[in-house]
Amino acid sequence: MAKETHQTRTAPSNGVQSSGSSSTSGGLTPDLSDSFAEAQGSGGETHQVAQADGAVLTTAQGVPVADDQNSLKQGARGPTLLEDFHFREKIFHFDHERIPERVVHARGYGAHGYFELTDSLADVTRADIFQRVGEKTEAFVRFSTVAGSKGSPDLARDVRGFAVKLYTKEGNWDLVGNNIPVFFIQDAIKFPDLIHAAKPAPDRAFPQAQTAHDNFWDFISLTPESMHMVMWIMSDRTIPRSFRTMEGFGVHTFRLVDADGRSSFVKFHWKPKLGLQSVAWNEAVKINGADPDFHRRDLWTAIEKGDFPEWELGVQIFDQEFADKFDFDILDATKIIPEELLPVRVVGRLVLDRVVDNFFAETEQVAFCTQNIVPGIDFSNDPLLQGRNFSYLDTQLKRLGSPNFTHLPINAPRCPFAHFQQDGHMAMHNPAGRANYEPNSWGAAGGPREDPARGFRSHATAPEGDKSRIRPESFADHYSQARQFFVSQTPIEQKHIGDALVFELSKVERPDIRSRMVSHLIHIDESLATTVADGLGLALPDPAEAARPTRTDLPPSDALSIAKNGPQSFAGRKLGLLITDGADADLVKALMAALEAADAMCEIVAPRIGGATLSDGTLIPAQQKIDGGPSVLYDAVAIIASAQGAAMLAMDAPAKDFVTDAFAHCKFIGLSTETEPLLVKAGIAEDLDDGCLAITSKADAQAFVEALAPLRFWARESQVDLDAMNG
Ligand code: HDE
Repeated sequence: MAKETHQTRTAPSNGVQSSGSSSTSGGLTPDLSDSFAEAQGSGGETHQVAQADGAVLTTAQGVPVADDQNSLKQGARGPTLLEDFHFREKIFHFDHERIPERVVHARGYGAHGYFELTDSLADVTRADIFQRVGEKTEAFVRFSTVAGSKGSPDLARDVRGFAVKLYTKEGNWDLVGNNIPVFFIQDAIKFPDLIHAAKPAPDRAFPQAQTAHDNFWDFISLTPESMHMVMWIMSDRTIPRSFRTMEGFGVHTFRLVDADGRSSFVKFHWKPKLGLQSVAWNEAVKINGADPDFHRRDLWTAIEKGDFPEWELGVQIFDQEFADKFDFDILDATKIIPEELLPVRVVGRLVLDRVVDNFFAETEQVAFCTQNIVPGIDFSNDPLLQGRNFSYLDTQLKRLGSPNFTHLPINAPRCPFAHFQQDGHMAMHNPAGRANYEPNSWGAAGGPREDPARGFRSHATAPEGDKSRIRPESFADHYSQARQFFVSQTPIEQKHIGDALVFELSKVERPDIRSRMVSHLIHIDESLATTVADGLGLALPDPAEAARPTRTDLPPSDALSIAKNGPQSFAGRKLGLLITDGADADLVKALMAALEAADAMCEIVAPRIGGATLSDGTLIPAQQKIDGGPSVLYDAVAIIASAQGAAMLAMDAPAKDFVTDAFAHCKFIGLSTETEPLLVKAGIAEDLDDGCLAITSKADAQAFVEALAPLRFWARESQVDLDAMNG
């Protein structure tokens, strides 16, 4: 029997954190072998599915298999026999491979990494993870979209989940956040309605992964508290370029509690090292066709090539007195505290440095729960958070099928744990010994005991008022921060919000729903309401009834704009380089070298996947044939072609799309002189602007890469978009 006691069952660790575990290897394999060894009472020997070269194929029972090509039949032509246990076991297991997808956030992608503390918070919290500067804590992060099914495309216009599991020395802390700091609703009781309205309509089962439909906007336009969130979801925040370029937010106000039980409030922020980056809407639509896995491929590729995604963890810490200064409630998840009023203090960094070994075992089975907090952190009374604390535990039981989901390696704490929970489906850590209850009088053999000093204690808060179903008055202002968000955007970002509203509401069939939505926009910004009404061909309706008038004195906040917090260079981004046979070898090589020096990626696109032979005879293999590598897959593009090559490209529709799309999406474009015929055929030769740069020398190649620092050449948008011209 495995040597296990109640006292300390040390879970596997990947060695990042010295939690007392003896295991130093990473990943799933050692964890599983550990669990299997115990479950089978093997005394530590490994009995897991062997993957090594030369391993013999066995059944799940370990019986060697002689023939995995043919089922057992009576005679060569059957019938198949029921006694074929290998066949039956194989099919039986296959039939049960699926578990329920998450009811929201079904589409997601995860990676391992660590959190490193850079500034101690010991003065305000006893949370172990925030004590020692330089200490690393193992982490697993899952990014997701909300509305789509597991197989839906990555570039749906949607909120992104940003869920972080931190395996601290005092238990797992899950910070289950989003890439937007506010939410649609104020009370968890409305969550099923919100999600029903956003998901495909129950009768027709479409549209998939979209909010551009009647049910969503019907619900939203009847729910004024969602208006601040509407501004965020109609902004480019919901079409991020990459998971690596999104912010993350804890959304709710939480509490920090120090060793003496003193508490302060806190809001959590994740800030991406690469700056904020998004794509254009027309581009998103096309990415979904060209590469529905755009975001997961991006994360996988970045980590595999050692370009580890990184975020800073920031906190806004405040007390009750500070909270009381606002006329909104800090328990209302539809509100932010502007960074200008309370700066974000950076206390650590999150680095993702390891892809999963197995998607199902890790990303699919990871179970985030908002109620997973640790000593030193506590909940606030935010009614959304309080409701979530029920939902997540419940949903894990449904999805993973057993209260023992914490036994799965991805969910197990990395620190010692000991309790009297036992049995249930798939129990792998049942305690040894006689006592499975507490109190008991078995002395040291009697199992774990409480620890009043180290143990988790809820912050003592006094109850307020009578038991009632009521929405407090302090939650009544629905428009002021929506306006503040809108006026904090640059003109191009404001235009995108207007465009998005017009797009979404144009997909709404009922004119009264469109009109009702515009009636709210009047309270946010009249020019926005007018633009949207015009875009819909609608007369401006009367303003919606408002519980509170909009405060127009809230100042713009630069922190709310993507454009003002964009990338500083082309590092971590990708250029699509379209080349043909005979292209100038010096230019191609100079450009590739400049990109490498800038820590950027370069993907070669060519008429044939075998590549192109440059002017000096070098064969450069392509990563994409032109049809499979449209420009929407790249942050910027360059075309270096021979005269003959350019003439051929000019006859090729995908090559023309490559240029026209890059131009329409306001991308920087690098061009060798020979590309003229392609530009003429693509209809942009006359329109070239400062975002289109000639590459005629090595120095040009260098200058081009430097020019790529901004997200896009937005000045072009007014030339290429009918809405902009009208506006
Ligand atoms: Fe969630 N949410 N949520 N949510 N949520 C789930 O739990 C729920 C909310 C968020 O990558 C579910 O494991 C309720 C806000 C993320 O596995 C479920 C309410 C925020 C993820 C659930 C909310 C989130 C989920 C479905 C209203 C941002 C994906 C599967 C009170 C702060 C985690 C699951 C992952 C997942 C319930 C609102 C973020 C059903 C009832 C606000 C990132 O439990």
